Amino acid sequence: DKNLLKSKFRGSLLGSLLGDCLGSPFEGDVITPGEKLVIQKYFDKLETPDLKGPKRCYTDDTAMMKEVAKTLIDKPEIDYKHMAKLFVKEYFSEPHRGYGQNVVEVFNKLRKTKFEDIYKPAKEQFNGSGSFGNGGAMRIAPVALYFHDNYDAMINVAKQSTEITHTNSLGVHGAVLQCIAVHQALSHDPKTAITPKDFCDELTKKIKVVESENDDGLGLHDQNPYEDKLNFVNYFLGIKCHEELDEEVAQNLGNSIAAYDSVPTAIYSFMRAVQNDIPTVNTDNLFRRTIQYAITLGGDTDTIACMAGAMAGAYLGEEAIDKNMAKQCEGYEMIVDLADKLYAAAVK
Ligand code: R7I
Ligand code: MG
Ligand code: MG
Ligand code: MG
Repeated sequence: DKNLLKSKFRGSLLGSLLGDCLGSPFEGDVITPGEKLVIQKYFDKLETPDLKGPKRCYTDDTAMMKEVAKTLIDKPEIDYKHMAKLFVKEYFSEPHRGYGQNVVEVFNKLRKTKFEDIYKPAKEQFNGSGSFGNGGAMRIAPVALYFHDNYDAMINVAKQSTEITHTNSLGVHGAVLQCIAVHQALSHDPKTAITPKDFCDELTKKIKVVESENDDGLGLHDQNPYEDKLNFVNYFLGIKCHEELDEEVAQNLGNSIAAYDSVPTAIYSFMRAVQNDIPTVNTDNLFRRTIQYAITLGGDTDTIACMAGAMAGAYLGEEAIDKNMAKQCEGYEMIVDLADKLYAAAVK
């Protein structure tokens, strides 16, 4: 169904935008029970028609995500140098969007070296080990949408587009896992319920393949950190949701700017919202429940909500997202337009 797929493209990019815009005021916070109530009221208010006041601003998550989408729209053969140039141009035109502290070095070096080797600056980060931040994962949704019918190409493009800024395998595999999760949500019929355990088991199977490619054959580096984290996600989903559990989740799954401590948490947030047993989040709307719950876990709230929102939006489509809430977000029309162009480029 073409209309459904088009709606899912919009849903996923808007999901990413709303998670970013609505989550960013809480970035870095530890969320107390009292604050969960504040967040509930904040979301209730966002559903008010024609709400006045300034828009909720997007941050680096959306700023980079839109440039990934533009690259795919502009250059169907995937030109990574073009992508690197768009990242740098976007950064220098609006540098105060809350970028990660170290990625700025990559942008400076790319510009200074005139994009001679677009992968070199990222490789030099952190004394040569590369960044494991979630900056690759936060912007990856357009890749999952564009390659909706070509899984192998999707994995390859997810890796290469991430490596422009993040080369640590934790950063790369985190982005790949996020991409796979959006892709899987996209292919799921919104009229059919998702079974969290099945969804996680399928993700586990897929990320295992990706992680095994890093094995050295000697048993020295054959850990599968994301596979292990997904087992934790399943474990936590088996426990009834309660306040203290949220704290344990934040501690054990993580809520930091490291991909390893945020992508599995975004998956958990979406799955927990699907299970619909969250005492501190009161809404019938699965999309809202997903991003609101992600935010109540604290820490890197804009990015975890952005990633969870991209999954929920890809599953449900645009219709599931409250229009009043969406219109509160800076760039709403721009993202809808971008989603339509990405759709046109992806299905021709
Ligand atoms: O990953 P990145 O683009 O940051 C994205 C985050 C999101 O939460 C955005 O919303 C924004 O707030 O930032 O930027 P990087 O600078 O590559 O990584 C982010 C941070 O992760 C770094 O500044 C480090 O603090 C940490 N980090 C590391 N620390 C030690 N060793 C990333 N890689 C390493 C590492 O290898
Ligand atoms: Mg941000
Ligand atoms: Mg392995
Ligand atoms: Mg963030």
